[in-house]
Amino acid sequence: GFLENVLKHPTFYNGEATVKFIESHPELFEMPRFMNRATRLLNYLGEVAVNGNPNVKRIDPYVHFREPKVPTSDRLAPHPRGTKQVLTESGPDGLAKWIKEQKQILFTDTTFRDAHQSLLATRMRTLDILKVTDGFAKNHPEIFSLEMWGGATFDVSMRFLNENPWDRLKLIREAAPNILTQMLLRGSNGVGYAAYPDNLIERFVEKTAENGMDVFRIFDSLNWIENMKVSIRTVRERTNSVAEACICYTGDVLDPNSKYNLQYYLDMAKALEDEGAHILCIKDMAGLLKPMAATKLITALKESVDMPIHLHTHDTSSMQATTYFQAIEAGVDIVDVAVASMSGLTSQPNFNSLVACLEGHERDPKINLIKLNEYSNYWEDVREYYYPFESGLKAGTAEVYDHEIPGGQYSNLRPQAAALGLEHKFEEVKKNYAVVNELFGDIVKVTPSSKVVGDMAIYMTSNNLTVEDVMTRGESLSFPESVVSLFKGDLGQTLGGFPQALSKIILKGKTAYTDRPNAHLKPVDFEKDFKQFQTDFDQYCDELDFLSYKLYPKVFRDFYEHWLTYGEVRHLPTKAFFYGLKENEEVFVQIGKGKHIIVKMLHKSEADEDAIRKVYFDLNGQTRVIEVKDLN
Ligand code: 3PY
Ligand code: ZN
Repeated sequence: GFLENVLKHPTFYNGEATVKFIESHPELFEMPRFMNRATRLLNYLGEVAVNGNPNVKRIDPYVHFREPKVPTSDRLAPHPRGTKQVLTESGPDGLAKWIKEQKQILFTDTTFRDAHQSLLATRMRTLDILKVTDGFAKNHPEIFSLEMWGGATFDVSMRFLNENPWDRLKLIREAAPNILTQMLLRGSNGVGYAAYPDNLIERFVEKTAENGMDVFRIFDSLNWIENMKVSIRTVRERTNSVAEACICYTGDVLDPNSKYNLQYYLDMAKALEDEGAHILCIKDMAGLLKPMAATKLITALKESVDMPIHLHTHDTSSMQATTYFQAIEAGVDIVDVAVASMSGLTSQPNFNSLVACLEGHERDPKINLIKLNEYSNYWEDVREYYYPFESGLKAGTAEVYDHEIPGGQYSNLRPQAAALGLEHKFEEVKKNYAVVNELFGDIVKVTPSSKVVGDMAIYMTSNNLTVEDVMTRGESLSFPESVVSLFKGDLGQTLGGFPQALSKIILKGKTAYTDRPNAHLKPVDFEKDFKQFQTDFDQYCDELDFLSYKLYPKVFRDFYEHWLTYGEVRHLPTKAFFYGLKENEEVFVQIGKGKHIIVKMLHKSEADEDAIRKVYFDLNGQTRVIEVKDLN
């Protein structure tokens, strides 16, 4: 109510309120921003009790959840020294030198980002991550970095989890002050699906670093370095963080006919080094790097560049541990892995098993496997809460070498096809994915270029089109918007350019451009736009909210409105968040530091003539009633 509004008002809270405070702040009487925190969570639980969580499309009434067990750690002990301290003391160039001096293999753990992006459609909630972050950082201080942000997590966090992505960054940073944090940045596309103005990318990088990001893994979806320069330079010149630049691995370096041959990769690596990258990443987003190809590529890269080499892959084929073994023998510095129960298939190779298999190797990482296995057990139980988002892929597949679908896209493509009634034609969608790649001139496929290839494959499948149809009847076809945009130059340039004949058909007279997409975008006027933003939303929205809004205007607006009505839903336990409470079920909700509520759902009434149902709760011993419109 009103009193709580006053108490929580920033001016009052900061001790700056004067006698005129209430008079001059009429918003205290009305602004939903100041609505009681607990009331808003009851609104949410009431809504889910009646209408369900709109993003949970499939409920299994027989599913049985186990209580995830958090591995023990000394809560009060300080965090042991780790890579974060190396960065703080020696700077990014010093860190790069330190990496090369380590004999043992180093690991990036992707459990907090790519693993769940690739297995569970990016749905992992901050609460489940934070329960183990502090302990994980204490039990495993020898981990090189925690990949925990960027990629699809930024928009999914607002869109489907109703969480502020910046909170996740700050909270994980705080809980793991000894290990490097790491994110995935799509170069000039930021954490989005299209180019943004340069000065927006610069500000985003600066603010991200300021709020706790240590390693920026930067790539371009067409391997076009022009699209990576602004991000690399901003990290290098305006932050103390690490610029890790990627080569996206495509095709097969062992195939003498592929245009993505060894020289291509070596040239790209050199160019990235010249741009100022501190670390080189081989980003094998589809898991195509075969064991012998790894030997060839890593050995040659080690000879031609000074930067440490970081290898990223997806285990879609189920063979990528072998690739890691060869890469480790060839001198790769860091590899990406996920905790066992969150590994494999379209995710990263299995951290735990790799550690076990390296026992006795001269590059043995000597990681406490007993503890690491406890974390796997934790994630196995947590993963159960997310069953509606599982991809259904049951085993590794050699088809990946033909279709080259990235791990992060694979689990999304099937639902995307199913939504268009094409589930029974998924085989054909996969085949067409390869066909489209050839048609487009064999391009690099990773977000967002992979999305365009996927859109075209689905388009051809649903319209029963062949390549010949496209080439002969193309003038009369209306291609997906993303395809037209790609050919116009909106994602940048491909190696060797787009096939001319096809380009003409797709663009239908429009002209393509070949300079940077960002050069066509108006810079953001930060001062003016921020003022307008605060007017449109409210004065307590800060610069980070503003960046979220600039990157995703519609998604941010929906997220903000959800927050006004339902509050900080990230505090709710995951089971309650996705499935609501059963009658007489009680939850403990930590709503702030040292502040909690205990909520029990008592009863739901039948709908009245206006379809309104009353949901009765017990909140800290008092009965509360929430009215919800039944949408069913
Ligand atoms: C992303 O861009 O989100 C990816 O994970 C690409 O591999
Ligand atoms: Zn990946």
